Amino acid sequence: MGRGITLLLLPLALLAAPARAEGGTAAAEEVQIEVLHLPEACSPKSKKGDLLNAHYDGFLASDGSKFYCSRTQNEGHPKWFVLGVGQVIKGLDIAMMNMCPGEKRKVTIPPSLAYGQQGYAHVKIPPNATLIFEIELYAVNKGPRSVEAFNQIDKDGDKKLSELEISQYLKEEFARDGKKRHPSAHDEILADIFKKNDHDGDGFISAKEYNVYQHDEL
Ligand SMILES: [Ca+2]
Ligand SMILES: [Ca+2]
Repeated sequence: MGRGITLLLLPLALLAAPARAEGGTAAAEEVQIEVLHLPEACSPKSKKGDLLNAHYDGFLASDGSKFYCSRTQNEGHPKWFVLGVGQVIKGLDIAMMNMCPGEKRKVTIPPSLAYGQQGYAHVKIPPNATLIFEIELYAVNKGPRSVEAFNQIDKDGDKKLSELEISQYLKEEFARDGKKRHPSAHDEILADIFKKNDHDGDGFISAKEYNVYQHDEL
């Protein structure tokens, strides 16, 4: 981050401190979401950490003027970004949760969840501006998993995860969260992880295979 190339990739550090304490009703501090189009088969729904692909138009609520259009950038390709991790302004991270491919939304974002008291002069957003975005979502993919997490599990550093390494990792996770589990849970989850992720069946989970490795069941 910190490149500031596009509006949507602005680091959160540019945001002014939230203006919650300075008046305005609670409702005015929330993101308002209006669904303009909902596909019949609305799945998968976006969640934190997913990799989303979308187009946006941004308008100032005050006069309706358009300050941003993703279609005019990057040869008209939709934007890719990870949801819920601060790659976009906070209001958009909130506004795009639980949204499916093909869905269109019109969202209203209060200044405290956008550019705050500071505004953002580069694209002519004045201080304390409420923003409206029209969003069309194209894709919801599983987000990238961190290299750090992979390396942490890969104790022997051979760039693939063995059963022993995953087993060790599971035991550590179990110890950390302290939940009671049936004694067979460890073996079942281990088998399930390999069934879902060891795509070439070589008994190891490679970095590539790990990219789609989910452990929501833990
Ligand atoms: Ca290894
Ligand atoms: Ca493998």
